[in-house]
Amino acid sequence: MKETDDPLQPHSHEPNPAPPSATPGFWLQWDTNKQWLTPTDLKKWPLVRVPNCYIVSTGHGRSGPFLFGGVAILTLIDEMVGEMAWTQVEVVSGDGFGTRLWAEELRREGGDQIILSYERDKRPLTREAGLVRLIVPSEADDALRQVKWVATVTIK
Ligand SMILES: Nc1nc2c(c(=O)[nH]1)N[C@H]1C(S)=C(S)[C@@H](COP(=O)(O)O)O[C@H]1N2
Ligand SMILES: [Mo]
Repeated sequence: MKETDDPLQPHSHEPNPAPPSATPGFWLQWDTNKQWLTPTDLKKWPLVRVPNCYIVSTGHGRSGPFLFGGVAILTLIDEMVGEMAWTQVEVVSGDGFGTRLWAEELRREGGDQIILSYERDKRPLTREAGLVRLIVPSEADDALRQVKWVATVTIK
């Protein structure tokens, strides 16, 4: 698949302002398994706080800086998935927006700052603001990887 054909690597997108549902839980899927996780479940793993995050949207302006807090995706995978060989993670929202993360970028320096966030500026992240929200600090391309309202995380 060419990168330009990948629906999980969009090149422009008009953001959806409203949550697709009220529930902030999501499915973690790998192999033939799936596990329902809520923000409360995520709090049992170490809290990673990432400072100076901006939501950089060329069309709608830049917001931030924010201090996002949550669980590192890599921690979640290491703890839940164990020995499975995986190369990528698809993070998709209830409104069908998403991105693809590669094992390589998660294991690279700074990859431990890619988090599923449930707090912002040390306060609970609201559903409206994206709970649970993927934060990819290195991304500044129209916020195309800052996925709000994560509904499925699929490890492949
Ligand atoms: N679930 C979901 N997440 C999304 C989007 C979306 O439409 N749906 N749009 C993206 C885009 S293009 C932008 S600019 C930002 C907007 O984030 P904000 O509402 O926090 O400013 O969300 C990103 N994450
Ligand atoms: Mo955007």
